[in-house]
Amino acid sequence: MDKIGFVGLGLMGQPMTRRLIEAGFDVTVWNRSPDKCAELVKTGATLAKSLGELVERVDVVMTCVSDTAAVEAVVFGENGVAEHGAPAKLLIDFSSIEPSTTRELAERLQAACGMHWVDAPVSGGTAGAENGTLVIMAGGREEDVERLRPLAAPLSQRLTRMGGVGAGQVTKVCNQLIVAANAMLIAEAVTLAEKSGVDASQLAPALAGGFADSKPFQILSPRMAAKDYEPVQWKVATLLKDLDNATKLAREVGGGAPLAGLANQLMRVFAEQGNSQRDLASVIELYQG
Ligand code: NA7
Repeated sequence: MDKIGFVGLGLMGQPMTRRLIEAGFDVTVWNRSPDKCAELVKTGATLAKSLGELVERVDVVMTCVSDTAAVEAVVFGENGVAEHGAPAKLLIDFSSIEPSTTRELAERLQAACGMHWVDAPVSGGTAGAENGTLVIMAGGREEDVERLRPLAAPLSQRLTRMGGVGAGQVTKVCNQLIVAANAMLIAEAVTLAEKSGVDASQLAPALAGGFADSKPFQILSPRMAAKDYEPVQWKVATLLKDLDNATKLAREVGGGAPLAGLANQLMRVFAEQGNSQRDLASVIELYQG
């Protein structure tokens, strides 16, 4: 059984790692801020003193960090994955980052130490991570994705190989474009209901099962109606990064993505008003002036 190293114990990484430990895997953890390792060590994870030590100790390195720059820092930074990697080891990146940079980083990693890369971004949020019902969209060689499959079983309801390296990230960009633009639209709809004198807290139960229904709608519209943004489930900064990736990808492939562009501008305005670490539901404040 592959030994797992998990890097990035944020909102998503913590519950994912917990599920791997509960499923009986040998899991070593490392996080830039070490305090986030404490709970997992209590439940059976091994603490690596450094990222390099983690890479040396395991067969499969899993990363779930903020953005493209964070993945690059973990893989190519001092004492990072590339420095300690080996051809028999595999990198699984659960983060959501730029597809084109993913391909570049994967080539550099292969050249540096012979290690292969699978991009395996996830959808389903913190609830999906806690319940093991994430949806995983993967890019990489078939044999590498098959190697991931048993490790991903405790985390997910589905793992789909979408193509070679980067194809998982392209798929995740599509997913996030739908989620983020939808969040803006939900905020507009909730505001419209409120300003029209309709109880917006009734939108979710009333529209459940209809054509406008969706998981984001069921999660976000009650929180927006109640102005209840705690605990943080989806950070504004995370969705802004995803919209940046969507507009960048649209530019690269020469396709138009006007709604991605508009949602991106609105999300940036909101984030720059000091809201980047708040929950996505708080974006309704943009409309409540
Ligand atoms: P969080 O809760 O913001 O967690 C981000 C994690 O990434 C956290 O462990 C950070 O460490 C880590 N991080 C960020 N920058 C770096 C650098 N430069 N080096 C090492 N580690 C870093 O995000 P989520 O868990 O919600 O999401 C993670 C990914 O999954 C993201 O791509 C989403 O879009 C999907 P810290 O604790 O701050 O030291």
